[in-house]
Amino acid sequence: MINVIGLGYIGFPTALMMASHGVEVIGTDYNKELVATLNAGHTTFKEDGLDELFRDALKAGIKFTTEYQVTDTYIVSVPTPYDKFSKKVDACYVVAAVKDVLRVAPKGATLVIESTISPGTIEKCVRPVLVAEKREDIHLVHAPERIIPGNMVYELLHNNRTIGADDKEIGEEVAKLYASFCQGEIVVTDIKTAEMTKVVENTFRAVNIAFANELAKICRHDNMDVYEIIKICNMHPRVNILQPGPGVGGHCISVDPWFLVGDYPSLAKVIDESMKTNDGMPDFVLNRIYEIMKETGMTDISRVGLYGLTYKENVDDMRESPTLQLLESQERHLATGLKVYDPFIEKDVVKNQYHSLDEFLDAVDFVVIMVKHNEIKDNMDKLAGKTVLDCHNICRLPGVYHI
Ligand code: SAJ
Repeated sequence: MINVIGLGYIGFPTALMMASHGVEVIGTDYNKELVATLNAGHTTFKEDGLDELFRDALKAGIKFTTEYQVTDTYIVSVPTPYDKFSKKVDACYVVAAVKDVLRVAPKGATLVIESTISPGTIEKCVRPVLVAEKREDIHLVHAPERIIPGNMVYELLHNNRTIGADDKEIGEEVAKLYASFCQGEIVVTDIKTAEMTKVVENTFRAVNIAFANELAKICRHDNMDVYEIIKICNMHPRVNILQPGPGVGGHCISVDPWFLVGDYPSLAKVIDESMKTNDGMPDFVLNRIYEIMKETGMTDISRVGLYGLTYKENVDDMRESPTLQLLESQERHLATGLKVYDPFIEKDVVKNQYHSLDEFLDAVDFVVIMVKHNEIKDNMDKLAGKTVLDCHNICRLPGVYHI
C-alpha cells in the first residue's frame, strides 16, 4: 500500500493515477476540510480529465484520511514555498511531513519526496531528521513531479520521470511503482542530481521566457513588432523563442529558479536577471495602460478592466498570478479602480471583480487581456469598439495595442 502525503495539485492526481492503475493507495492530508471534501466525492480544483480519474480511483478503492498510515512506501507532495528575502527554499512543510511519517513508518520503509526542492535540500534538511530520530533505516528517494497545470492527467501518463535514490535498487523499485501508470521513460539517478534537474528544467523555461519579455521591451522602445520578429526568427532551424507576456506566474517557473539564485548568488547571474525581468512585467503592463490612456485621452481608471486573474489560460490557479501582481503594484502606487473578471474564479478575491463577461464588458471601455482563456478567444467580437491592450497577441481587431 502507498500512503500519499499532501493531497494538493500534485499529490492528489498522483494518488488517483496510482489507484486507478491497480495500486492500493491511501491519501493523507492534515487539512480536515480538504479530506472531507474529497470524501464527499468532490475535487478541490479543476483540471481536464480529473473528475473521470477521481471516479475511477474511487471505484478502485482509494481512501482519504488525516491519519498517517503504517506501510512500506510513502510519497510526500507538500508545498515548498521560498523565503522572499533570502530566495532560499523553505522546506518546513517537507520536514514536518517527514517527521509525521517517521512516527508510524516501519523499519526499512521508503520515503519518496515529490515536492520541488533545491539541490542539497534532502542532505541539509531531511537526512538530519532521520539521523536525529535514529531512523537511518528509512530509504530516501526524490521523484520530482513534472506535470503542467492544464494538462496534468495527460502529462502524468506520458512524461518521462526522474527518480533519485541513495540505493540504486530502491530507485529501481520506485521506478517500477511509477511505471504502473507512467508510459514515459523513467531514469534512475542520485538524489542531488534529481533535485537539480527539476530546478534546472523550470529555470530553462524562466530564462527563455525572460528573453522573450526582454525582446518585447526592446521592440516597444523602438516601435518594432516583436511577434513578427519572433515568428521569423523561429523559422531558423536552431532558434525557438518563447512568447512574451504580462508576467510569469504559477508555483514553479516564477519560484524554483530563485532557489539557485538564493544558493549561488555570485554565480547565478543570468538567472537572477531573468527572474527580475519576468517579475517586472506586471509593472511594464501597468505603465502601458498609463501610456495608452494618455494617448487615447482616457482619464477614468474605473473604465479600464483586466481580463483574467489566473496565472495562465484555462486553469483556475491564481498562485503568483501576473494580474494579482499588477493589482498589488497599482495599490503600491496609491491608485485603485481597475475592474477585473475571470471566468474561472467564482469567489470574490479582489476589489471590483465581475462574474459575467457581458457585465464586465459593459462596465469598461478599455480591456487588458492578461490571460488568453478560450472564453475570450471565442468572444473576440465583443471587444469591437473598445480600446484593447492584448498581452498575448490573440486579438485580430483593428487598432489593438500590444505590450
Ligand atoms: N509563459 C510566458 N510565455 C511563454 C510560456 C509561458 O509568459 O512562452 C508564462 C505563462 O503565462 C505562466 C508562466 O509562464 O504565467 C508559467 O507557465 P507554464 O505553462 O510555462 O508552466 P507551469 O508553471 O504551469 O508548469 C511548469 C512546467 N515546467 C516546464 O515546462 C519546464 C511543468 O512541467 C512543471 O511540472 C511545473 O512547472 C512544476 O510544477 O514545476
